[in-house]
Amino acid sequence: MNDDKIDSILQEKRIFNPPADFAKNANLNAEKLAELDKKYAEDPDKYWGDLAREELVWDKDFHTVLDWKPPFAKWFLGGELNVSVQCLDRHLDTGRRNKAAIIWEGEDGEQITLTYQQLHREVCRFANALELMGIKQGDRVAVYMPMVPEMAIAMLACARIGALHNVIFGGYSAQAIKDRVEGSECKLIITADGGWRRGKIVPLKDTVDEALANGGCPSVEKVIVVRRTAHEITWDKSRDIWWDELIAPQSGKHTPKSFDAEHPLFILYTSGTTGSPKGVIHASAGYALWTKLTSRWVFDLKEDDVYWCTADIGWITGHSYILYGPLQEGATTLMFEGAPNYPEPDRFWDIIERHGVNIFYTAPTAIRAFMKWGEEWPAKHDLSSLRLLGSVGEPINPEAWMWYREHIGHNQCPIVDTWWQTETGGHMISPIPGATPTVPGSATRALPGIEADVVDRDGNSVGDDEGGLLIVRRPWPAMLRTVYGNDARFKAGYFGRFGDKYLAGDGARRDANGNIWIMGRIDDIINVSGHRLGTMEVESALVSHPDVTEAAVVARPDDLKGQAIVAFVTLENDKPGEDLENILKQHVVHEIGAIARPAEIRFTPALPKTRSGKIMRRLLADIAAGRTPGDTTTLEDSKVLDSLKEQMNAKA
Ligand code: 6R9
Repeated sequence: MNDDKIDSILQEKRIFNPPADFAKNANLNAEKLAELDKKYAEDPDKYWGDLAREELVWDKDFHTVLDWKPPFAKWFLGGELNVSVQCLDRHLDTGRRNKAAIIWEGEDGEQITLTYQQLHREVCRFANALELMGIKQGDRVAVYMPMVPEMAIAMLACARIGALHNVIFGGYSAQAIKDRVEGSECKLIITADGGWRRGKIVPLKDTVDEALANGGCPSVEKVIVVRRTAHEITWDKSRDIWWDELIAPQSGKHTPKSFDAEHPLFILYTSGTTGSPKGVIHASAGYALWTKLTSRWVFDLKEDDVYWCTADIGWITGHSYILYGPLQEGATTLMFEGAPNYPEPDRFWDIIERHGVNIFYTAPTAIRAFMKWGEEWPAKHDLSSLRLLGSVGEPINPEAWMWYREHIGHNQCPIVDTWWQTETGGHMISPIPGATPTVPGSATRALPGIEADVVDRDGNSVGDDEGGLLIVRRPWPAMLRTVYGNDARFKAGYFGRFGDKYLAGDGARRDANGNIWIMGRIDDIINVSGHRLGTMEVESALVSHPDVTEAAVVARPDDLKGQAIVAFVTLENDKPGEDLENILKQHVVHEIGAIARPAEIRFTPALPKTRSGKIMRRLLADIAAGRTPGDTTTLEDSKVLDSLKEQMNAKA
């Protein structure tokens, strides 16, 4: 038996063509998409080189498109540019000077709009301040902030002076800050006194103090603090500086330097499923090019659109699709500080109505929460401004996809289910909304220029509907360049298995129509009597039952079958009805067959998730097997795990 094969059991027949008027006005229609694919197939280097010259403002042209010495790629060699110029300066004399670049809404309802001109000025002032403090090209700067405009300003100012920002999600602990700041030897931390989350203060500065206590983070010289919550904090005069005092005397003019195309733009730590977090490095030109193009192609961004990505900028989704992509396109990007259910579960729909949001990009974990809260919340609002919906972060269960389409998109908006990773920099597999027919649960096709494939253990493409490993055959401009300070880990993790081909770490299959289905992380694959099952399909079957909100499926060792399926399930109305366990097992058998029948179903009020909303199956597998759960540092809410453990002890 080929032990990399994954058996696919889910069948999905619904298909939705792009609405005719959407296709007519789309940035990319089927014809243009085919032209791009053709151009790439004829000559990849020319394809990328032409795009790079058309899209980016170069201070010095490049002489070579790609230098590929696997696993190390260099793109646009000899070229020089400044990424903050791509986001800001280039728009100032194109009629966008007074256009809203960022519309910001705080959790408390406060609103700030920054035009391109205003944002440019603030970035210049902060860039001047950083330079005055001695921050230079190549220095690392940690950003640990709430979702306030200063976060965007700080990142763009780093890019402007060639310092690498290292954003640490504002929900992380002091230990997580320490690991990331020490791991990349940051000279400076930019933070805020606090942030607002569901009406309470998140004490960011206190957490930074804790990370720096007792000689922690010795590379850090200064801490810049934005005033946000204005509560009392401790202050170290020799180290801490208020943001407002720092920028007060700074000029709004700053002459940007040019940097090499390959100059690292930022570090972003990603936990992955195993091991300590990796500091993914992205390079300037390639990352800028691809986030710009995908923003235009996948989100169909138009001059008048209000575009909203609900991610936190602390994740790659926020980096690429709140900041760098939309700003390079000269779009209006909305930034929201708070939670989706504060003060009420209709906060998002209220924002969409008030700001006239046209394009909305969120995560399956949020969509499943909206489903649970009930369709009456979006129904209260006029969502007719919406014309496109997006999803990212996890496989979206067909049931959630259909709910999203109906209750948010009112059956009018195409849905783009975008598969990509911190490491890929930008979208890789996604429908083009004006060109690609969509199927609930499938990310559909690789974007033009991306050679994604599904292969077996020997690297051969698998047949239709056979599951295998998702790879990318050729380098692309926005791919990670390495793992900070650890080329060996970069090589082993992504190129160790197939030499010059990128291993994504996800299982996938391609159906007879050429659509790609992501089946979950390879580490989560379950082997029942020799059948390798992806978690996604069994979970989607469970979620399609009306009583179920979310499901996470893991393996438990089984003497007879090798592994048995244990499903953790959250319910629509928290109390399991009589015999629901058997009803759900039968439901799975009915939906996909006896092979996928869960041996056990456990009802739980919540599933353990990472702070970016991904279900942590690894911890559930530990619980199901009676092991002590492993590394829990990326867990959003440790109480969830405690209650699961208690439940298990009670059962034992
Ligand atoms: C952008 C982002 C990457 C992992 C990836 C995969 C999962 C992301 C997905 C998806 C199915 C999608 N993932 N988007 N799975 N369909 N549309 O989330 O980056 O945090 O690095 O996570 O997320 O498993 O490998 P990152």
